Amino acid sequence: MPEYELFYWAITGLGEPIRIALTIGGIPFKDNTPKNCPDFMEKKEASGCQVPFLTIDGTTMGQSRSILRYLGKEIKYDGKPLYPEDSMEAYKCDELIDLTEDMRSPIGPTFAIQDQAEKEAARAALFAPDGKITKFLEKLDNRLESFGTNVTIGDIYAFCLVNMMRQPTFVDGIPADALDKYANINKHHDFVAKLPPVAEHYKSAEGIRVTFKPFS
Ligand SMILES: N[C@@H](CCC(=O)N[C@@H](CS)C(=O)NCC(=O)O)C(=O)O
Repeated sequence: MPEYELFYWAITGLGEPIRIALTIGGIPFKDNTPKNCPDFMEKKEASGCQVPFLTIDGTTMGQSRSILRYLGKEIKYDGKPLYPEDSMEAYKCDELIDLTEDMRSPIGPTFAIQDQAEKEAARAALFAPDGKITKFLEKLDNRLESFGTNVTIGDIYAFCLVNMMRQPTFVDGIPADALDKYANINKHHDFVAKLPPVAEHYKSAEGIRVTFKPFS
C-alpha cells in the first residue's frame, strides 16, 4: 500500500473532504497539521503548494478538488468509484462541487476583516434573506432535492463545506440557525453522515466535528 500523507491546518475546511474520501476508501494516511508535525511549515514551503496538499509515496499533489477527483477515480465504495465514470454522472458530481464553491466563496473576504464585531456582522449579513450565501444555499437546497444512492466526491464536498457553515464551526459569527430551513441540505447531510465508514469515523467526534455526526 502506498504511503499517504495529508498536510492541512487543524480544522475541517478544504482538507476534510480529502480525509473523508481516504476514510471511505479504507486508506490509512498520516494527517499532518501544525499541531502534530513540528516541521509542518518547512514541508509546506518545500512543497510549493497551498494547503491542503497530499503526498503519495513522496509525490506531492496540490489543489483540493483536483486531489479529490484523483482519489475519486481510485477509490470505490459499494463497487462504484467516488468519481463517476459515466460522463453525465461525472457532470452532476462536478456541478455539485461547483455550486458548493459558489456557496462557500463569499465567506473568503471576511477572513481579512480584523475587527471582530465587524467580521461577525459581515458574516451574519451573508446569511440574511438577501445575503450572498443565502442565494446559493437556496440553489443548493433545490439541487439536493434528489441525489444518487452511490456516494460521490460531490456529496462529500457538499457535506463538508456546508458543515463549515454550521455551529459549532471554526468560522466564528455564523448564525446558529443559518441552515435550519434547508430541508434537502439537511436530508443530504444525514445521507453522507450515515454511511458506515463516515459514521464510524466521527462517532466520538467533539468540537467543530460534532456537526459531522448524523442528526437522527
Ligand atoms: N484552490 C486551493 C485553495 C487552497 C486554500 O485556499 N488554502 C487555504 C486554507 S483553506 C490556505 O490557508 N492557503 C494559504 C496557504 O496554504 O499558504 C485548493 O482548493 O486547494
